[in-house]
Amino acid sequence: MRKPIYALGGAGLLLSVSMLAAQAQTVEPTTPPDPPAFEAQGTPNFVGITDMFEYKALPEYHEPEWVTSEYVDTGKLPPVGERLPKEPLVYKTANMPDGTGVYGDVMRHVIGGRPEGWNYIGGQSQGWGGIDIGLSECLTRTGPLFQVRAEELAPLPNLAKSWEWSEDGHELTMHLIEGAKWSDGEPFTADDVMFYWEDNVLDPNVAPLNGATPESFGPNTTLEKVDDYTIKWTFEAVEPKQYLYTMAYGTFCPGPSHLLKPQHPKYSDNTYEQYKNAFPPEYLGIPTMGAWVPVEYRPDDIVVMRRNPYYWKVDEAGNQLPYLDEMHYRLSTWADRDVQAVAGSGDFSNLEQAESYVEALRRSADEDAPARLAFGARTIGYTLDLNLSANGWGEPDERAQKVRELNRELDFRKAVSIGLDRQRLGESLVRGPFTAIYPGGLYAGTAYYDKDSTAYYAHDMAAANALLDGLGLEDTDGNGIRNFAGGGDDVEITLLANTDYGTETNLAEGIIAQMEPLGLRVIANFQQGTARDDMQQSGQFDWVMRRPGSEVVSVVQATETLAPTGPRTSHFHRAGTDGTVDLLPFEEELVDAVNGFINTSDNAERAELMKTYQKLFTENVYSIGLTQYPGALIINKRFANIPEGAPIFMFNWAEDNIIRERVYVPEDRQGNFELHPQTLPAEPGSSTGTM
Ligand code: BQZ
Repeated sequence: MRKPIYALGGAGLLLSVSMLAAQAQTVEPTTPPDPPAFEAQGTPNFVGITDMFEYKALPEYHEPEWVTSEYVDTGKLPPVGERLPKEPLVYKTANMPDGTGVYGDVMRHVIGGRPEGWNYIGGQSQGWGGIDIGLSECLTRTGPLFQVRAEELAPLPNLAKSWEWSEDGHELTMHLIEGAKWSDGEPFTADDVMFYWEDNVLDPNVAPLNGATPESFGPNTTLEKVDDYTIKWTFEAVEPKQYLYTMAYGTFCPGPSHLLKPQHPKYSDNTYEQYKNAFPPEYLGIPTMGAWVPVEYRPDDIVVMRRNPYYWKVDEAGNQLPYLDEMHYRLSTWADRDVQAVAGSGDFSNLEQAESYVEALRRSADEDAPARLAFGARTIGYTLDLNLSANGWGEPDERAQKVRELNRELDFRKAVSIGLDRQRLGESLVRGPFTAIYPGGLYAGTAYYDKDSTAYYAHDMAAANALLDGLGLEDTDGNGIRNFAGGGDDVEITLLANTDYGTETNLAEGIIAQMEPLGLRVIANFQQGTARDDMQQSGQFDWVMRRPGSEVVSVVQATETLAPTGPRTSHFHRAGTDGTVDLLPFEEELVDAVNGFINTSDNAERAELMKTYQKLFTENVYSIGLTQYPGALIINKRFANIPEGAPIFMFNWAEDNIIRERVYVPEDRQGNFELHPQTLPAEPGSSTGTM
């Protein structure tokens, strides 16, 4: 590293020439380079919401014959008509790519996560990969919206089947599906909704999985029970329709209060930790509103689920869904998920790790390959988040506090950004037209993205070094590592990353290597998935790798996480020990833009607000975008009713997007993969799992 030359200043301050040069160093942004052309394979058949389903009573209902003969006729189960709600959700045949299905078979998922337990609203992960999505039905639904016409775009009804706004627009009355039951036959009512809201979301000692907080639903928002099937929201804003998206997966999915409430510290002697862990993975038959119920769990091996006999959705012929009788979740790795899907020993994968693309493409190109693979748009990527809290979030030690203060310096974020060679980072994952340079903010190619509002600081090592010089980060002890200003310790920065994904650790290692020539020592803090998530959510990181969520793809989903609109909504800047978020000036403007977007439904105004957001975000290098690339959906060819053009990720993951409850396997293609054929889940907590 080049040694500075010193000159004397008026008050005896020592200023290095390079500092002077650096102060003069301005790094001008350009617009980002265009991504390499990459056509998504498969275009959705765009429809209106009412083309997909409706709620209505049908003249007759049906179920698998063995359910009738083994369970209803033997008195173990009431007839299907009594198990269904007054007006089930009825999927319309015209919207089903292959029409009315047949019962039977299993979808064999492979996942990289591990179930912590079944208390989703208490904050436990079920291992991801479609388990929690399948178990957690929510007030509204958004995954399938990828196929809805833009002009009709709005959250789909789900557990809330209809709603209306009050005259003044501050109250939203929602009507829940009436007469629906949990998988153990207990009624689903507004009490389940109120327990989730009052004793989980509003309880500061509980952090529901996927991060719902009171602020996620707007400042001072209230929710009350009107009657067993009616709830009423009250908002400060007028008709903030935006929050209907927040009432979908992952932030408003009520749990079975008849089982959870007795375990909650407010109603028992349990501690909050005991409440969170009250239903470990070994506990079988956890009640769900979802299509399948856990009946077997073998640690580090498999979770098996069987059809929910009380599932509240049917097809137009009155056949109770799901069509698939069983679900498997083999507990392995995310990379193995791709391998098994293209090999045909697994049935489903979100191909999202770029390193596996070439091999997956080669294997699935074969005429008789067991699975079909279809790439979607570039909705997967990575960003490098810098912890911007300088007021105690995550209880930083002295070194970490200094790093936080550096992170809050624009010149420091710029230096790190232009010190990175994004082209090389992308190519280190996979060659070809997949990866694109991602400056940060909204993803290119998405509805609200505007290229001219996107500032991109091109790779420039010299300018990066000059910026760091300008910040007084001199290598005062000559060991090649810059020191904190005023001759402090070496600048050492920890980088938190998730070891469940090779892509993530590969990119992190690339960053560590590319920061070295800048004299920044970045130290890997590689953690397994849930540990990484816990550390990120509690602020225990200097820098963290992150896969941006739906907020940068759809913008309308998880919008509140685009900026610190509340003390716990941002991914990398949350409230410190005094409960406040120490916002930087441009962050206040970001919060205003996001709140403006949430509180208006005027599309032109929304587009302008997102241009403002993107400009502020990228000019201030709010988070350091790295690379953006397409994912591919891999599904075994024996499955029918897979919607055309289903992306692996947009409003939600493909496990929601493809509407698994109406996926089926034609009789003549059904495999013999069921582990518990012709059985139903036993009562909650049973030792056998099936009855
Ligand atoms: C998809 C998804 C379904 C979570 C998870 C996992 C967690 C994060 C993220 C993805 C996995 C799969 O993603 O990678 O393809 O199946 O589960 O839920 O990364 O660690 O916390 O946000 O969705």
